[in-house]
Amino acid sequence: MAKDGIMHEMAKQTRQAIAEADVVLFLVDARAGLTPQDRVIADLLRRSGRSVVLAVNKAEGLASVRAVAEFYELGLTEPYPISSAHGDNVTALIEIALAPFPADTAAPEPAEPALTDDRADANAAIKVAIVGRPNVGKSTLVNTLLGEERVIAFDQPGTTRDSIYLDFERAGRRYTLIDTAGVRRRGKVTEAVEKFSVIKTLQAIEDANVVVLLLDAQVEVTEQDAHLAGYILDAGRALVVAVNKWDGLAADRREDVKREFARKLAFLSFAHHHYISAKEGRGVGELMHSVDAAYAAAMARLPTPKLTRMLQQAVERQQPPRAGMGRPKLRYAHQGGQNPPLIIIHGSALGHIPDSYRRYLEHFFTDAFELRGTPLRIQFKTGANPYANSPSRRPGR
Ligand SMILES: Nc1nc2c(ncn2[C@@H]2O[C@H](COP(=O)(O)OP(=O)(O)OP(=O)(O)O)[C@@H](O)[C@H]2O)c(=O)[nH]1
Ligand SMILES: [Mg+2]
Repeated sequence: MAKDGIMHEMAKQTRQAIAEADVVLFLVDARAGLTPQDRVIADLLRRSGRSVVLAVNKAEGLASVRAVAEFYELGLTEPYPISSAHGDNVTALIEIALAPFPADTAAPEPAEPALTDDRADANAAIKVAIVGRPNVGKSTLVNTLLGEERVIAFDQPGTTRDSIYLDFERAGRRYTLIDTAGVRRRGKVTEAVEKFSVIKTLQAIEDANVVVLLLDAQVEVTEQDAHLAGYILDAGRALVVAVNKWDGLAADRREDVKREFARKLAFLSFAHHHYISAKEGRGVGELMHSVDAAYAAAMARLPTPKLTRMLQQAVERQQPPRAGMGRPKLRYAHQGGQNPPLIIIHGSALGHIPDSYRRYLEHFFTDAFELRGTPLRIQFKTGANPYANSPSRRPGR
């Protein structure tokens, strides 16, 4: 196998996977026939001492005997014809692969967490998507967090092509890290495989609880970073910003660079920012603290009495501007959702509240409930007070 370069890294990953496996499914191609690489891999497998199941793929439409004949030469187990695309023989193949493992030693199916149970919620793994432009160090960060080379990190944009989900535990908490493919400037994405990569990254953002937006300290913030950040905001995801490769920056440049990033990313000031070195593991622990905090903020429960009290304080400090003859009246608030937190404010003439006042309220609630790390949504409702007839729940005034 290759001595260096990305092929070498891929071969290393393959060897590691073989070393960790209980059983290896070795897939060969009936249409391509037996290739020199197949022989190299077969050799590796024989020496590994693992139990191997040899599957001959793309065998649909071929007589079984003919499809598998030449693969006997590999000297492994009996070749087994399948068609992944058509699903032929695939279930039977899995059964063959699992036959040496009696059912009662298999790991139990994890119970579905009950959504209504807070404790089950607290034990759920936090899904963290690591996103950013190609080559910023996403896979390196994932490896550093896992403490081993689990995914390929390489100095070549486009190394990661698909989202990879990896479970891990840190300080007693469970996480699922999602390493994603880097996203380039939109106009430049022409290849089909790259379009697929971008779609998978956007899906990972939707799927995550917290997104880590990774930037490169040595490269200016670009329109593409802003575009990706915008997507994260629209998705309503909790966010942590990490500026990577801090190790490569001369000490006298650091303050300037920090200022520059803060200025360009002012619209992300609701999120914690970190300056890290994924390669050297610096700042990574603090980054994970912010991930925890952002998750807690996104999932926060905001009690109605306190929300309404905070609303009244906000209005006392600064009234909404007049609209025509009157002034909008903000009467009480309750939580309408989580992840991101949604605050619903009831009152009258709320249609006239300007965006600047909405932003003022967002900042006020973010501070009052310590919700840094998650976007916050506010919805205004003008109409009758549904609690008007239940004095015990009626807010003061
Ligand atoms: N100096 C320095 N280099 C780093 C750091 N993190 C990553 N790199 C290097 O940056 C290059 C790209 O790293 P990857 O982790 O593969 O980047 P990626 O974001 O996963 O790239 P794609 O998968 O192509 O999107 C590698 O050569 C890494 O060694 C860091 O903290 N400091
Ligand atoms: Mg990568």
